[in-house]
Amino acid sequence: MNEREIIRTSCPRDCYDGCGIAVVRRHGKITRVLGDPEHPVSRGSLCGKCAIAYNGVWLDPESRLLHPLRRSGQKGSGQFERVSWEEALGAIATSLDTIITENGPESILHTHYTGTCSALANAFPERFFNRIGATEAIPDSICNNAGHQALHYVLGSSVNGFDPATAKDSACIVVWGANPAHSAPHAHKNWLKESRAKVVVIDPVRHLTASQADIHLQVNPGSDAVLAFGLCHIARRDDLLDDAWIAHHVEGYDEVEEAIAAADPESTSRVTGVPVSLIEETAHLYAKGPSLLWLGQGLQRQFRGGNIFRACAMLPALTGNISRPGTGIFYLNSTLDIMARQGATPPLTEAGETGPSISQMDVPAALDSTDRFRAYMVWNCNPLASNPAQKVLTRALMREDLFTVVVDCFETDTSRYADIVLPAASFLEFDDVNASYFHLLLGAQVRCAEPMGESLPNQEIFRRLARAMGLLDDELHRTDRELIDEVLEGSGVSWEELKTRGWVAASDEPLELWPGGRFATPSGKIEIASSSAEADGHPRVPEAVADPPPAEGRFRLLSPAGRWLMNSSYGNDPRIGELLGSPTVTLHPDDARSCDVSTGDEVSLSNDAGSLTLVAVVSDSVPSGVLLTDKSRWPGPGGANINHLHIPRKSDMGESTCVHGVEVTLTR
Ligand SMILES: Nc1nc2c(c(=O)[nH]1)N[C@H]1C(S)=C(S)[C@@H](COP(=O)(O)OP(=O)(O)OC[C@H]3O[C@@H](n4cnc5c(=O)[nH]c(N)nc54)[C@H](O)[C@@H]3O)O[C@H]1N2
Ligand SMILES: Nc1nc2c(c(=O)[nH]1)N[C@H]1C(S)=C(S)[C@@H](COP(=O)(O)OP(=O)(O)OC[C@H]3O[C@@H](n4cnc5c(=O)[nH]c(N)nc54)[C@H](O)[C@@H]3O)O[C@H]1N2
Ligand code: SF4
Ligand SMILES: [Mo]
Repeated sequence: MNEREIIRTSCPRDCYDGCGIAVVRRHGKITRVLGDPEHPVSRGSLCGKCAIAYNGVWLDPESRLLHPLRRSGQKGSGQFERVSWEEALGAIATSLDTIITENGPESILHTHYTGTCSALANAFPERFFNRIGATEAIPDSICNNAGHQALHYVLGSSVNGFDPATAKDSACIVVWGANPAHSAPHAHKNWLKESRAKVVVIDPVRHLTASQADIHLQVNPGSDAVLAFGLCHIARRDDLLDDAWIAHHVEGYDEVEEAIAAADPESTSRVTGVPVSLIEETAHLYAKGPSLLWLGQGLQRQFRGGNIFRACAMLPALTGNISRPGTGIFYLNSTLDIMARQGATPPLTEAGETGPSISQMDVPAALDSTDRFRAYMVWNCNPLASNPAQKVLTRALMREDLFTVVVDCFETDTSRYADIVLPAASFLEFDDVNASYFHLLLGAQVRCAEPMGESLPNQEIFRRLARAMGLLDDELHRTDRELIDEVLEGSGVSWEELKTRGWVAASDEPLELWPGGRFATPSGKIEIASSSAEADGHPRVPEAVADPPPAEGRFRLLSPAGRWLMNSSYGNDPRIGELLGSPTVTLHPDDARSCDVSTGDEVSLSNDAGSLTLVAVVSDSVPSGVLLTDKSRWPGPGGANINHLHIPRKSDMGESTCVHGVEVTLTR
């Protein structure tokens, strides 16, 4: 065995970057996990949180779940006894079989998200749940479904954005409602900073991305649709619309023209809080182009997030900033789809029909009643930390008659309430395929070590569970290698090639993702006016509307991605814990004065869902009326985090979260 060797693999986290990783092994044991120096994104460095956690809790057998566990104490007590895989899977099979016979498979709720995004571990277990006909908590409804649905109406696809490599031809990049300094650290550090384009950031918060931009529009939360109409107004007024493009490639400009004409700079400024001069400057810069538009996931987590996205998408449509070098509109990219050029979902998810579904916003209340669900199967997520209505969900998970199974690499807030806990192998312990959802890159995920303890990859866990339930269908028992070949089918890359090279790019030259100006909508044009949207009960066209400001004494609470956690993940790493410190809430100096609060004071945030104590930070990085904290977990009294205050309302599209619309009061 080589004394020291380097294995190239890739990062499967829910992150725009999709870094390449170099794993150092000595005598067959992992000693260091580093950024791959040859990878175009990571360029030798991981982000801060992964540099710590991948060399911390992920390698630490004391932190990982090593064996299947069965509850031995009260629900929520966190008391478990070790059992064998056979016992654990036998117990799950017996319970699920009984529930299916007595109440039907739809009374089994499974919930999952992007704990790992690697293709097999992320998608294969769905085959099992589709096969038995379980209810699925709509995965994207916890994150980005409003934006997906909106762009589907406008462009016919929400996962065919722009190729970031085209930025070399851009004069302007607008980052709207995303904070790559936290959520895409390498895209921020390298891609954005190295571009010669002027950078405009549109965000209520003056975070690092905003403070380093050329222009920051500090917009009021939930008022972005009005801003989009206002920007279009100036482009129209100053003759910067692309009439020829509109005539051939856009449906429905005539139906919004009047509203655009009415969106004068003064009223736009009044509603959005953005000075007229900055609206004018941005409109000119963007319309002249070539311009890129990045719509963040944070942007659509608002009550009318779908409408906001449709309004923002008018900008490229009317100024022709799409379908040519240096232009485009990006939300998320499906690199595999783009490589396969199919415009369809990756092959793995196609196996079997999805059962009934429920929005993640409805899950806590549905579980809290005994009417609908008898089993809760949790994999690839930690709903007790990340989902809304924490108090209701906690109560629901105490139900003695709710059979709960959690599959995770670590003990989590949710696993403490499980009847059975199953240990998942980490991304360092099995082969898989990763795709960045920003850069058009695929990465090999390469097994660098044996699975720790008795842990197994998700796909093997669900193959074994299927067998324990007597389900022998071929697609439930494909080997990892067969599944990897299925995933790569159409991409033009073999597993051997991917593994040898570590990563492959979709193309050597920037790819034009909407060639010839043909879109995937029914008309083949960009549909500002959408009959499909209308048929689904939405307005035919986007509307210039904003959320009303919070009532007197109330604040809008934003809780976007923080720097040191990945959703709730890494919250169990002691070094990350030190860096996080106490959970804080940032408020504007005017609001601090009227609430008699100074930096360092303990403040209580309250609403109908409950209250939570945080440490105040006074700063004009947020506008008056807005509070800022991080999402995710921290150890607090009762284990509560900000989702304790998250009242689950649904956005206008996709039954999706509008967590950045939460309102609270603040007292010292
Ligand atoms: N207040 C507030 N709440 C939010 C948000 C917000 O902006 N504000 N954002 C929302 C968003 S965008 C999202 S995406 C959700 C995310 O919410 P979740 O999907 O719950 O994300 P995590 O909390 O990171 O939980 C992922 C879990 O998967 C586990 N895991 C990692 N790898 C594997 C594996 O290979 N197998 C298995 N079985 N498990 C694995 C990790 O250990 C971790 O416990 O949170 C949402 N919650
Ligand atoms: N470090 C780290 N990286 C992550 C994650 C993490 O938890 N930590 N989570 C990952 C996941 S699951 C996701 S979905 C992405 C999310 O990453 P992003 O797409 O960057 O989205 P968010 O972090 O939710 O929010 C981004 C910005 O939206 C702003 N925002 C909120 N409301 C409004 C509004 O009404 N208008 C405008 N213009 N802006 C608004 C917030 O102030 C925030 O600065 O990040 C991923 N990357
Ligand atoms: S920046 Fe993103 S992709 Fe890169 S190591 Fe960190 S989490 Fe993984
Ligand atoms: Mo997300």
